[in-house]
Amino acid sequence: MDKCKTDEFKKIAYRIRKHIIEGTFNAGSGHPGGSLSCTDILTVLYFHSMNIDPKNPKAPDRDRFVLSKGHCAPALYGTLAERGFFPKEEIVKLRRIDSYLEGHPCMKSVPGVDMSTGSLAQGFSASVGMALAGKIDKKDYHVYTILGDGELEEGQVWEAAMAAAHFKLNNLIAFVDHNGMQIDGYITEVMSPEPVVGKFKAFGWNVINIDGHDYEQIIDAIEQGKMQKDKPTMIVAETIKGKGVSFMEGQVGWHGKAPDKEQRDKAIAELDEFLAGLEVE
Ligand SMILES: Cc1ncc(C[n+]2csc(CCOP(=O)(O)OP(=O)(O)O)c2C)c(N)n1
Repeated sequence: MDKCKTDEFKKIAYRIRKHIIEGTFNAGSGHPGGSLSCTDILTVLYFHSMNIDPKNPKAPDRDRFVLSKGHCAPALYGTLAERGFFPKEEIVKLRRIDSYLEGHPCMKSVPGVDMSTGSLAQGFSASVGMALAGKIDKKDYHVYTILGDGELEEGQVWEAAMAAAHFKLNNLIAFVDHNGMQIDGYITEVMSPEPVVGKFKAFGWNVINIDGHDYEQIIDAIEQGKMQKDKPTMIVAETIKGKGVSFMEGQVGWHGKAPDKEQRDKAIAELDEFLAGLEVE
């Protein structure tokens, strides 16, 4: 991929990261860590791969997206705002009683949200149902979803995985945001779902292991997924929890905690510096 294209993705992703920080800071709560780790994947999906139209968010033939790890709503909202589904000014109202940007995404009130999520694993099941519906209706849309690696500890995930392979849902392309951490520790210490790649292969999926912050690898993996004839695709994306904010990177403590004013200022300054570096290059 040429450098211009990569820089374009980086600019979008780092603007989304700023929305994550501003949203959670203003709310005084929320989940920055896992939001920052899946930002690059969302950037590719919404600015490259998905067939969507912000002016017509319910178009019947659109691709669908389900954020199965719904607590990472700040990343989805930042992406939807950048893509033009709703005004960016809404972001600072995250989690306010008078805002439609609830702590977890609601399909009834947020333009561009295809499924309400937050109870881990349910979104994945819903994405399997949407993909199956697409097959039955003979539509050629794709369904995309992002799961957390801690989310894989839910038994429901494996029922859904079994069903997707059974029904040969080649129109389903899922990601595991493999940042290695969940709410209160490393996934390998809480309840290890490893080996993630081997498990999905054993469940009959086409599995691709990539660097989840490398745009070219994300795009290539999606393209490979689209070429599948009879298997769903699981892209196991190696990521860093808190990616892009130095003091949040790899820190379990930033799973579900908002930055205070000082931390917000530091994070925004870092992200701005990164963006400024891209402008002058
Ligand atoms: C069914 C259910 N159980 C528990 C929770 C509480 N919870 C919210 S986030 C989380 C950890 C998720 O970890 P992971 O999927 O790895 O997310 P990430 O690290 O990417 O943020 C838990 C247990 C929930 N939302 N749903």
